[in-house]
Amino acid sequence: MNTGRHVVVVGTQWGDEGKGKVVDWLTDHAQGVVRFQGGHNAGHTLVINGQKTALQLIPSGVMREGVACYVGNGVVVDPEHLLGEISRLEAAGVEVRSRLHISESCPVVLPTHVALDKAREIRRESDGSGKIGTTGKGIGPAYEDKVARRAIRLQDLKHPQRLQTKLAEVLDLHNFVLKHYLHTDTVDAAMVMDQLLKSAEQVRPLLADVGYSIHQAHQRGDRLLFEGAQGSLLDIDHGTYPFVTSSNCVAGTAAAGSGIGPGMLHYVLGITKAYTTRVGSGPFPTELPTTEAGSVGHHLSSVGQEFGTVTGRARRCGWLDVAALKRAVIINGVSGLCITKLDVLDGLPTIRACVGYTLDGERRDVLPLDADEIERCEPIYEDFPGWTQSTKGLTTWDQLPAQARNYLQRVGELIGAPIDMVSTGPDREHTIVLR
Ligand code: 2SA
Ligand code: MG
Repeated sequence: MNTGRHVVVVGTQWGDEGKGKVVDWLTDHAQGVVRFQGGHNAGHTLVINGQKTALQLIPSGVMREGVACYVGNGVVVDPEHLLGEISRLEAAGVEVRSRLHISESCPVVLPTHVALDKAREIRRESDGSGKIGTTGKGIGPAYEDKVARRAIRLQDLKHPQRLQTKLAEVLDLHNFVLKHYLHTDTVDAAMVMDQLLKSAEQVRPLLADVGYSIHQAHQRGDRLLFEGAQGSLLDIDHGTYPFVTSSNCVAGTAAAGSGIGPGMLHYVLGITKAYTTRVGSGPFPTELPTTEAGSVGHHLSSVGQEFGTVTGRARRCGWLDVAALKRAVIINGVSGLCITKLDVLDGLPTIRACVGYTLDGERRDVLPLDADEIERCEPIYEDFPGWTQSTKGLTTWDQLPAQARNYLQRVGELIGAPIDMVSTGPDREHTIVLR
């Protein structure tokens, strides 16, 4: 693909746009892949030679031999999970440790973060404020500690004494909150300490000054891919707050979250599913009911196999929302789009795209910022004739049915960004490149 040297890949919707596949495909021309935000709440599914691999914390580039994998300072790391993911990959014959460079500045996700995450969700549900629908991996509480300047960082694992002092204080606070505010079980501090000291031995050799390593890779002439997790509408600042994740998921974070400058980001590829899905709570203007057999929502959910990679939760499904995508294009500075899962629309007689909303009697062209307003948005649709042929696995633009080309062309115009790539199936080869 004809992009600049370093490419940022971000989701333009609520996550699960198929970023993992696209990053893996682009890795053919890259020497390094960088994760810069999120944690093991991400679930990137890759299908290589028909075999499925789900990655959460480790960059998708790991499936390509010889490609360096960097985990930047913006990522929160659960050491236990990390080691488990490495073991699973190694068991499948993938060499990981020699290629994995993890920033020593990454905040650590602790078992108490998981307990806090889960207990808060239960409380939000019972007090009527409404649960977020988090992945329950402790991601939000871990970022809270980072911002509150009390996080354990991976670099603390190099200093057992310092680690013990800091950890004792943090666990004390967490257990106080669990017991007295959330009225739930506390977590055994000695057990957490032991576990962390044990995983420290295996994690230490992977730690690096990732910003500097990336800078050196850049100077060597390496091509780098920055792999976003979740999606723009889950961004802590720009998403449908408070129904968001706790990190910035937008392209600009690729710089701050990995320790390099924004001038090094040459091209932003926005990944967009040909329809919309969302997992967890929060407003979703184009949502369709998914339970009724024969309905469009059911079609999207079942044909698209829309279930969470991490939690197995059924994803909510609906039509493409162009007005929301316009917002995503602006906040990411999208250079080009990759439309994924086009084949899931095969066979639908009519395909709809939301081109704006009616909000309290007024027309809106772009997704509002206030979640309550989004909740009241009535979508305005443009309809397109569907196609009956299968687009699965097609590799050139000309092979696509005329109706599919028409739909894609119009959607690109409406969103305001060129479509540079189309994905027609989960395999590496199921890809159309337009640029
Ligand atoms: P959290 O756990 O604090 O980040 O949850 C906050 C919100 O962010 C959403 N979120 C996600 N949405 C889609 N995909 C995600 N990753 C997994 C996947 C999810 C899964 O790729 O399939 O397996 O369920 C992801 N991670 C966080 C979450 O649903 C909340 O709305
Ligand atoms: Mg996912």
